[in-house]
Amino acid sequence: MSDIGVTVKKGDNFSEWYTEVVLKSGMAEYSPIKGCMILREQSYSVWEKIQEVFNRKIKETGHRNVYFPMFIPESFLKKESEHFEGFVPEVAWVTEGGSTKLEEKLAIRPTSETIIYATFAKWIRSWRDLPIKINQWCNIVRWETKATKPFLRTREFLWQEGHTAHMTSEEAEKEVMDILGEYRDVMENYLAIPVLVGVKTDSEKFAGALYTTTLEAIMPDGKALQMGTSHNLGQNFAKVFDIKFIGEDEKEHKVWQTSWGISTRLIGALVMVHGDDKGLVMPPKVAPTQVVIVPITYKAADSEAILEKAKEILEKLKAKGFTAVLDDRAEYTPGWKFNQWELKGVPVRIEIGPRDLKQEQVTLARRDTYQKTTAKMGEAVQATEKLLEEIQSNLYARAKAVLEEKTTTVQDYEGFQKALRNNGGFIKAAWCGNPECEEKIKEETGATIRLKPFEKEKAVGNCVYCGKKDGEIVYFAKSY
Ligand code: 87F
Repeated sequence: MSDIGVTVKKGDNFSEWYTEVVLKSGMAEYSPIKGCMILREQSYSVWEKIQEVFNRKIKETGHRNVYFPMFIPESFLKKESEHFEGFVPEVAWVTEGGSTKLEEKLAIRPTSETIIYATFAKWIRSWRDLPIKINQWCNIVRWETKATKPFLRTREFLWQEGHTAHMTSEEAEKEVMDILGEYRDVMENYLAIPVLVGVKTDSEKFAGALYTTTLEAIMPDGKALQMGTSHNLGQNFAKVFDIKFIGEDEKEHKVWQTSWGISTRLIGALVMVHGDDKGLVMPPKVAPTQVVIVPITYKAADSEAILEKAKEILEKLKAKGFTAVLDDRAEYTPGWKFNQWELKGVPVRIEIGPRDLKQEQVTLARRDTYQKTTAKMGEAVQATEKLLEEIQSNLYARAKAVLEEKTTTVQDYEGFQKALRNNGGFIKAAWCGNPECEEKIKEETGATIRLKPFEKEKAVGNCVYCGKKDGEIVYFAKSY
C-alpha cells in the first residue's frame, strides 16, 4: 500500500510530498532528458481545461490563435540584444541539420517576440490593419541551470503567449489590464487559487517592457509563485523591428504592443495549494474526473441491483454534463478504490452499498473535507451538483485564508526579518522606490518585491530598509 499511496506528509517535507504527489497521482513522469517531463493524462486534461476556458475568453474579445515556427534565427535574437542579454545563457540552439552544419544557428524559442514582431512589420501598413491580436499555444525551451522541479521549473514547458499591436498607447494599456483580469478569473474562479495583482518593479519587469503586470499566489511553504504576466511593451519592439503604420492623419506612427503568458506552471500551483496528505485535491471546475461512483458489492444477491443503480446515476450525471466514472472493477476492494481516487483528487465519490440500496439512498464523500453525507437515490444528481459547487468555493475560501494568514505587515527591518523567518509568505512593507534598498533586501534576506499593488494604500510608511519617509506599500516574498 505504502508503495501506491503518498508516504510523505505535506506538513513534514513539502518538497518531497509535492514530488510524490505529482508522480503517484499520474500527473507527471520523469523522462530520459533531465529537466524535461512527461505530462500524463491527469495533468494534460487540466491543461486542456485551461485552454478551453482561456480560448473562449480571448476569442470573445477578438483574439485569434496562430502558430509560429519553433526555430528562431540567431540574428533575430541579436537584434534584440538589449532586452535579451540576460536570457542568453538559457537559450538552446540547433547547429546542425542532418550532418550539415547550419550557416546560421537556430534558437529553440524561449519566447516568440522576435519572430512574431518581424512578421508584424510585414503585416502592418495602415491603421486599417490594426489592432492585431494573436495568441499561440506552444512549447518553450529554456535551458535552466538551477534545480528543476515538475511543472514549476522545467527546461521545456507548455504555455500560451499572446501578442498584440495597437494604434494607441491607451488601447495597449487597456489590453494589458483586460488580459490580467481574464488571467485572474482563470486562477481564482477555476483553479480556486487567490492571487495578488499589481506591477513589477523595474528590476523585476521584463526588460523589453515599459512595465510588467503580474499575478502572484502564495504556496503553503510560504514562497510566492508568479502565476502569469501581462506586459505593456510600449513602442520598444516597434522601434527594433520597425513596425509602423500610416495613420488616419496620413502620417507614419509606430505601433503600441503587449505580450502576455501563462504556462503549465499553473498545474504545479494547483497541486501545492489544494493537495493534502492523501494526494491531489482537484477543484471541480478543472477536475479531469468530477465524480467517481464506487458500488460496494459484498453480497452476490444485492450486487446486480447496486450496479444497476450505479449505472443509472452515471448516465444521469453524464447527461447533465459532468465527467463521471463508474469504478466497477471486480479485482479491487472498495477501500483500495477509495485510496486511488483520493490520490487523483476526484472531488466527489458516490458510494452505493447494500444499506444504501435498502434505504434508497447514496452516500456522498467529498474530497476536500472527507465529510460523508447521504442523499435520496432520486436526488443523487442534484446533491452531487450542489456538493461540487460547495467544494469549488470551499477550496477557494481555504486558500484565501492561507493567503491572509501568510501576509504580514511590518514597520521596520527587524520586523521584516522576523516575519520572513517565522511565517514566510507575503510581507507588506513600505519601500522608498530606490533599487538599492530593493537589492540590499534581496541580498540580505532572499526576498524580492513581488509586486506593487494597483490600489495604492493610503497608509504610507518609512522605507523598511533605509527609513526614508513616505514610501509606498509593496509586497515582498521569497519566491519559486
Ligand atoms: C529566456 C530566454 C530567452 C523570459 C527568457 O512573459 C528569452 C526570455 O524573453 C524572455 N525568459 N523572457 C521574457 C518573456 C516575456 C513574455 N513573452 C511572451 C512573457 C509572456 C509571453
